[in-house]
Amino acid sequence: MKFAKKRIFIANTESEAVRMAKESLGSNAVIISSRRIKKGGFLGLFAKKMVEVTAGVPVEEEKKRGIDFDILAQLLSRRHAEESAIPEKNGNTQSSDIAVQIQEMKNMIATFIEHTLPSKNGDMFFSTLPQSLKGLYNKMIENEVNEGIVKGIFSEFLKEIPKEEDLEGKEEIVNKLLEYVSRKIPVSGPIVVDDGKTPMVVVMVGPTGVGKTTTIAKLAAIYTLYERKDVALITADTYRVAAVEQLKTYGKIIGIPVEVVFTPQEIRQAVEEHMDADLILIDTAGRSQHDEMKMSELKAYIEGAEPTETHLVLSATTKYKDLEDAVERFSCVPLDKFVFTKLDETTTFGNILNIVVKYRYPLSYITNGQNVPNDIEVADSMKIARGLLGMEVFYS
Ligand SMILES: Nc1nc2c(ncn2[C@@H]2O[C@H](COP(=O)(O)OP(=O)(O)OP(=O)(O)O)[C@@H](O)[C@H]2O)c(=O)[nH]1
Ligand SMILES: [Mg+2]
Repeated sequence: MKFAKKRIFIANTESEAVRMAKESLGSNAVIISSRRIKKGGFLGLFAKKMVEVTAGVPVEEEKKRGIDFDILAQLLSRRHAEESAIPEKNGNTQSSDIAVQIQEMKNMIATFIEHTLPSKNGDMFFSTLPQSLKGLYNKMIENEVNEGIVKGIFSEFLKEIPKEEDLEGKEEIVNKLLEYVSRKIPVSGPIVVDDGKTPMVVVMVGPTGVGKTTTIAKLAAIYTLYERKDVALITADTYRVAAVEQLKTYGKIIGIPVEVVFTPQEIRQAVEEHMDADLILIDTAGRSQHDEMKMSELKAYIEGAEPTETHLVLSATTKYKDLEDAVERFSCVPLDKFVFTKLDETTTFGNILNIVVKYRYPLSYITNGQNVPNDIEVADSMKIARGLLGMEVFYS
């Protein structure tokens, strides 16, 4: 949908922001998106919660050029009627000619379809979908889910459904599809910290700048402040002084120890020193997956740490090919789970599905902002499915 005026309204509550939007843009205004934001605070802590609503006035979409089958059928039958009224010299009607013409017309339409539609298979498949699913199919394509995956999901889903006509316009089909898509998204639930004798050791690895350190800070704060667990932080990211300082600052604010390690041996010692903790979170240096030397160094660190779990952190803003490349390269260490960050910075979430369908590691967390500790959620397959089908935004 196109919008003539598009504006952002910020207020304490959503209804207040919507009221401002209607007042400013008129009653035709529609809400394009709504998200919770935070203003002020320090390092994301103690910020004030506000709601940001984007609204606009829709402009009627240009009518799309299409094939009018009704008009074609009318023209065809009129022509047949005229022609069948003319007797042939030998007295027979021209029925065989008509059959040929019908066939020609059919061929014309088929050729027309073939040359007009951008993706023959895609659109032919699309045209066979029940009306109630077409919008949802488009939403997944808009979300940049790979076309093959979308088609696979819809065709498998339709096989599970008894009769097409039973489904038209029913909310039930939408819920069933939602459920079906959610089953394609494996999730692990949160990090489980039991009060056993050995700590849970979790390492975050991933490409540069995806949000590993921030995610660790969020988890450290949540497990310390909300779950009341003993958390220790270890950082093996000693390439940049700022990286160590970043984690130390978070550790200081939360009130937990931060160990800095320079070798794989030191990481082992640091883990052993904190055997009385409930949870040890280990930050690693963001490294280019193209740097073989650093990748083998990472491997040595992970072997030293002997983690309970290793989470590969990926950004939802990264393009699919680069995500694929990152998973392949980081697979040199044993991976257990995916974390997807920066969902607040993109409007398309298809890559999450594309990646989990291909690599099958479950999702542990998604993050949706820079604020520590609140901008993180335990990955919820139903919520992600709702996002993929255009029913939900991921901001919190
Ligand atoms: N919008 C948004 N920004 C985020 C999110 N998570 C992290 N960031 C920001 O991304 C930038 C990089 O975050 P870091 O946590 O330093 O990333 P990193 O993976 O540790 O980076 P390196 O250690 O350099 O590899 C910072 O500005 C963070 O505030 C998120 O969910 N949404
Ligand atoms: Mg970092």
